[in-house]
Amino acid sequence: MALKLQVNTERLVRELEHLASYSDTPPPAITRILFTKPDLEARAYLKELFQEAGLKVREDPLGNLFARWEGHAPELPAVGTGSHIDAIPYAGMYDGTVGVLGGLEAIRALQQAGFKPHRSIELLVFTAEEPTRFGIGCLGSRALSGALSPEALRALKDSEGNSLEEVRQKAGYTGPLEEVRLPENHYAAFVELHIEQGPVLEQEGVPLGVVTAIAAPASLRVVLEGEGGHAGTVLMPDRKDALCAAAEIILGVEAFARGSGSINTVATTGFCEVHPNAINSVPSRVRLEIDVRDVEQSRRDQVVRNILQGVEQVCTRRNIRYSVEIINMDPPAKSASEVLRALVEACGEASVRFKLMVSRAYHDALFMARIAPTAMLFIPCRGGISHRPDEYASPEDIARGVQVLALTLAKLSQA
Ligand code: HGY
Ligand code: MN
Ligand code: MN
Ligand code: MN
Repeated sequence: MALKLQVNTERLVRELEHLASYSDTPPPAITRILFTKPDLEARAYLKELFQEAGLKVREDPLGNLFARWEGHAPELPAVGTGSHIDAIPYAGMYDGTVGVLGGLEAIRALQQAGFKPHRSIELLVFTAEEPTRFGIGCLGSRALSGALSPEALRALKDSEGNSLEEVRQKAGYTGPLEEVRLPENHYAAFVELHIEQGPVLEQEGVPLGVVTAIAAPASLRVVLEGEGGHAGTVLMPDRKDALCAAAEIILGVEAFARGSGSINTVATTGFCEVHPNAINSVPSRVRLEIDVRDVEQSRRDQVVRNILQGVEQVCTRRNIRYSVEIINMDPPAKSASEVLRALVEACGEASVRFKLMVSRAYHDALFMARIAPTAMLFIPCRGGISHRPDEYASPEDIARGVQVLALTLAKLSQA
């Protein structure tokens, strides 16, 4: 199938830039948190674009958005593609959005080329891939794949105490959460286009990455309770300083990851909330959120065990009360050979060099892999920078990713 595809790069870049204007922080920083005004406005904008492209749009009770291009055989499991549009505070404009608007452009390029899908092709916009608001990443794809039950969803509260239930209903998503989960064979295949969020493709001068596995993420919440008190009058031997205990734990997190024996182990204490957070008051309570990942699940689990032991040792020695909550400890995902094959063939047809590689970031594809044969396609991002306002992907790299995605979707929809 020698499809002559014309990617409308100019329009795509314009759409990415317009989408970036929906943000709670001024450009170039993007902040678009689940069900906030910018998120809802961005969703409305996308629905318009999807309808203009003649796609059938629906949303589920959690706000996952589906835009379907009906094929000859609508009764067959469709081919899915897509990503997310939410953005952590002070992020960039390409993380997730390239997979959503790039997926739309891939469909439009196929329509333009006169291609008719056999299996329907469905573009997904997943709710809350980022953990920012409710503390757990991939909320929408976890729920779709059954990795997060309706009961667990109903138990979620944000840092201001708003429940997911209240927040989603206020946003207009009122259906029963039991309707979100998709059956195993709902999709024949799923492909996610995403920026690499790392430096490898750029460093090696390779234009595309075909992702063979997605690293296994885990996240923990640690609450430390000391005594607090006046910074001038509580003598050092009498102190139970929660922040000093946290400092030892944070350095332990770093040391356990560095000492795991593999460069593939990473661990970060990205969230640290101090109470009362005043210069002349001994910290009485600290909340830490810790992110641990590795392509090898057993090595990741060993680091988590080391961290838990470390918390216990530090708090016993310092007489600090503590609680630890494991938010998630997910297995890695292996890409499906039939989807990898379609991606590799598409790279060949487009005469684009590619590299087989692992994704160290997690993505919605990590959970879609539980219900459908799944793989990912990476494009380079400048300096490997992501989750920062200076995140950047060039129009050429985006267009190349869209072209190969379109060819891959065409192959999979004919399979
Ligand atoms: O953290 C991640 O890996 C993803 O970008 N949310
Ligand atoms: Mn991200
Ligand atoms: Mn992402
Ligand atoms: Mn047909």
